[in-house]
Amino acid sequence: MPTPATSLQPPRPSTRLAIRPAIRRATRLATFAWAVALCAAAALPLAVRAQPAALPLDSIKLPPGFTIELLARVPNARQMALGPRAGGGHVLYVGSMGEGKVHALELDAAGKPGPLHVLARGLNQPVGVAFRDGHLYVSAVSRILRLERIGERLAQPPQPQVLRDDLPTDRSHGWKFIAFGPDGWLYVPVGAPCNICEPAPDRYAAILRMSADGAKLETFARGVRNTVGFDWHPQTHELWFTDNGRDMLGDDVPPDELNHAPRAGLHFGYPYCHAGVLPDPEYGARRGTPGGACKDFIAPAQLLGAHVAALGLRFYTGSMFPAEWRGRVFIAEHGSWNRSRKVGYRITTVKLDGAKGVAYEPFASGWLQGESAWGRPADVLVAPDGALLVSDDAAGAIYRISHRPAR
Ligand SMILES: [Ca+2]
Repeated sequence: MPTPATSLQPPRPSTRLAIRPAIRRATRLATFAWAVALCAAAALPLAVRAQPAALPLDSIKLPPGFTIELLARVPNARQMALGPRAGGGHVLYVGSMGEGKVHALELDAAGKPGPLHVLARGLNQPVGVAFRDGHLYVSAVSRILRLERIGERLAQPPQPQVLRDDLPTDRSHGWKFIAFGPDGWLYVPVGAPCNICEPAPDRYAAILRMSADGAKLETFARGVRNTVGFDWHPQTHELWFTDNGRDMLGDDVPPDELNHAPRAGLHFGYPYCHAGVLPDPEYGARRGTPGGACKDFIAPAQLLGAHVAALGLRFYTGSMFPAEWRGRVFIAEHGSWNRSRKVGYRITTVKLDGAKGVAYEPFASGWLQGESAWGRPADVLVAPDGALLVSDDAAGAIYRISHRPAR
């Protein structure tokens, strides 16, 4: 059963507020506007929007040698995961957030799409899917579910088993990207239940990890406002994750973040410090070294654009793309919802040098035309043949970006 939505909790005015009254009033108004807009957005699932019959894929700009094609229409597609298919090929699992469904797309050994199955319906924002040892794990806000031996039962899927049902029920930043780490634990983020507030540190604004049977749950990282994408470096096996910056500080601050968590127990700043350098106007004075709220927290490895809404993130581990793209972080930027001019709505890459980003560049763009977007990238995933799969929850599509060397 869907869990009930709880109301958003605007931050209480601080008695130690150091900002001017006008800014304080503006912040209150902005917080209210944020809550109203978010409720409105939550009440209108993207899937109900008209989906164009033909998608204008020729408007997508890619580096030379790359092409994009439509792999399948999947309503409201968010996170993707791959598993083996009985008889050869693969199954692409897709969480469909506003639809409340989990989809499975059969792919044959050549990667060609086959039947699309609905594995579960009526779930509460089932964004996250992760495949491990024959089972599909699904996030549904407060619950983590498991569809057992799913690859053999696509046409007659089993009832989901409930592994946990004790995560927060808040719908604000409550939807979850999930993934198994190299340690065999399922990483489960819990976002802040607000735009900016100081919630219980091991309950919210954290990345948790759960044993695969659901029995154990522990905190891995704190101070994370809302990560909706993460992956582990293919060589170091360390966690990298996006974090979406707070709203209502302006069009250009704070940046979204790409963070690096080489070990458990680190704090990434929220709500006290944004982007490693910007103390929060309200919460910055509450914690951290006096006069320098940012010193005690882990700074991002790479700053991303403000309001781009960095979602799915994966390292490119294939060999189809030319050498300069291998090992890069690919990020699906879902796009801004309240910036005065829209940004994001594209795929970007970050090139790393050790634990630092050294280049942040667009890879695929064109879903945004002027101030109108016909699609919104939500996740990226490397296909078995090295192509890059992209989910789009607004257009209801899975794309395949491939590279063909010049002759
Ligand atoms: Ca941070």
